Amino acid sequence: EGVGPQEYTAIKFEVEKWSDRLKDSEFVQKLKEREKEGKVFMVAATLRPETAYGITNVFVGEKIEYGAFEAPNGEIYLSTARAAKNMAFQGHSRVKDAVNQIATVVGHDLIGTQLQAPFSEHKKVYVLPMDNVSSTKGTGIVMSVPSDSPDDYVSVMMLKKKPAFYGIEVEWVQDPIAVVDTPTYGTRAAEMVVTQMKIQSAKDVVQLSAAKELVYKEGFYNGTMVIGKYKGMAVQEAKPLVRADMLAEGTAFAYAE
Ligand code: A2H
Repeated sequence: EGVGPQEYTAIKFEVEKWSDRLKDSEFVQKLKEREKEGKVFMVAATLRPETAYGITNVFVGEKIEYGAFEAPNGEIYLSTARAAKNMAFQGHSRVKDAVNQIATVVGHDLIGTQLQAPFSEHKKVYVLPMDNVSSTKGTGIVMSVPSDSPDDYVSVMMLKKKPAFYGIEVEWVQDPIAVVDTPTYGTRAAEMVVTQMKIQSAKDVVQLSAAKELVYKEGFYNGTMVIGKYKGMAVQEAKPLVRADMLAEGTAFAYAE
C-alpha cells in the first residue's frame, strides 16, 4: 500500500434491475421495503474518474459480502461494510448505526444486475465477476474500463471467451470505448500491451502488473482525451475537471482511505 491516503472518486450506478439470481430473495425484499425512501446505487471507487466515459461493466468479487447502507441524503449505497464505515466518517453513510445496514448480499448473486451508467457511452451496464477484486480496497466494487486498464481488459476477454463457464450472458460484456489516445499505444492501450506481452489470463499476475505500469503511466502522463466535454485536453488536466463535474452533478462523491 502507498504512504498517504488515496483520494478516490466513488461513482454511483443506480440499480435498474436486480439479477435473476436474486429473484424472491430476502435481500431484494428488504430493499423493496426501503426503496420509497431512496434510490439504490452500487458504488465503485476509482483513481481515474476521467475514464468513466469508457465503462463497459462493473466488477464484483463473487465471494465478497456486500451490504446495502443508508446514506444521510436518503440514498442507499451498496459496498463492503468496511467501506461503508469509512464513508460514515466522511459523511456519506450512517453505518455507524447498526440499524442502517439494510440488507446483505454475496457478490455471486449480484452477477447480471443491470445498472444505469449516465457518464458512460454505454448507458446500461451489467455486473460481472472478477477474481482479482479485493475486499479491502475501495468499496469492493470496480468500474471496468477495458480500453485503459489491463486488469479490466483481461477479465473482460476471459468472460467473453467462456460466458457459459462464468455463468453470464455474452451480451452483458459490451465493447470497449476509445477514451484516451496515447502516442505509444493508441486508443486501446490496454489491449495493445496485453497482446504484445501475450498475457492470456488474469492469473499472469507478474506480466499483468508490468502491463498495468506501462499503460497507466502512458495514459495518465502522455494521454489526450478523445471523448466527452474535455476532448482534446491532456488527461492530467481533464481528470480533476471530470471529477469536479461528477461531484457537482451528484453522480459521484469523494472517498478516501
Ligand atoms: B481504477 P490502488 Cl482505467 N479491487 O479505475 C481491485 N481493484 C480495485 C478495487 C478493488 N476492490 N477498487 C478499485 N480498484 C481499481 C479505472 C482505472 C483504474 C483505470 C486505470 C488505472 C486504474 C478502471 N478500472 O487504477 O491500488 C480501480 O481501477 C490504477 C491504480 O488504490 C482503481 O482505479 O492504487 C484502482 O484499482 C485503485 O488502485
